[in-house]
Amino acid sequence: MERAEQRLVSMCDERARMLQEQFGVTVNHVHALAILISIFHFEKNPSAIDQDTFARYTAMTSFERPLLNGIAYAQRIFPHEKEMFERQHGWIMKTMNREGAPLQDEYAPVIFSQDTVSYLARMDMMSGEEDRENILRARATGKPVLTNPFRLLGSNHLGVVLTFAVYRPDLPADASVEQRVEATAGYLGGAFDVESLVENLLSKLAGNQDILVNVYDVTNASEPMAMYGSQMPDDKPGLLHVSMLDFGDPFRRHEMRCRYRQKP
Ligand code: WA2
Repeated sequence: MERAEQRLVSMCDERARMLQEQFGVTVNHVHALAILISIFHFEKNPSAIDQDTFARYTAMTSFERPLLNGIAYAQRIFPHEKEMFERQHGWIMKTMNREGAPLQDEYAPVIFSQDTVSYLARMDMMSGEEDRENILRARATGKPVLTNPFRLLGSNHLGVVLTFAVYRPDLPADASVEQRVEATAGYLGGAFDVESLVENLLSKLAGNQDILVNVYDVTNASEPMAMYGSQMPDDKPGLLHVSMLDFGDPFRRHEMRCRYRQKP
């Protein structure tokens, strides 16, 4: 029994470490890209980035973001700018749900997108509940933020969206929340396709057939939200090990729960 328990602990900790590591490198690379946009899109006039350069750069660096299914940049637009923006771009922004979105105080249409998520192009990311919450929290904190687990556009896979705010280059280093919101120019982010990319990551590890892995968002400890893994009653008897996860969003808590498929 002792041995079985030790094996479960080490397999679970190994998987949690790997997943956290891959989340971390992905988040760091998106952070660097947010700074690149701030400088090459806003400090340069005219901008040195357009859809074509963004698509090429993000395609050639996708190996740096192994758990994201793609990345996109949405520009912050106020209602009084909407008409002009749409005329200049030659297209009308679309909403995420088919019914027209209610009147909004702000918009965030995607102007640059990696080809793998081309369905996000022209989409107002503030018209989706999870994306909107992420945008508001990202720009107020200046930190990477994650959504609740939900079904992603395109694949309908379970995943979470990562958002970074992109600020105009004049943002002071010690900015207040108000200054951050004021200096926000847009939002860079993408979706962690947890359902397929985490599956792919774990399937490569030895002993994978022996254990069941679940990942939960446990920000609200009394209501864990399933983020990855087969639905299994948690009160099933047998060994269970819980490994902590840190995905870089200080407002969220995640954990990995591992158990044997069969009694060892
Ligand atoms: N990206 C990919 N799939 C999604 C999604 C998303 N959001 N929302 C729902 N399914 C452009 O926060 C800015 C990406 C949102 C960034």
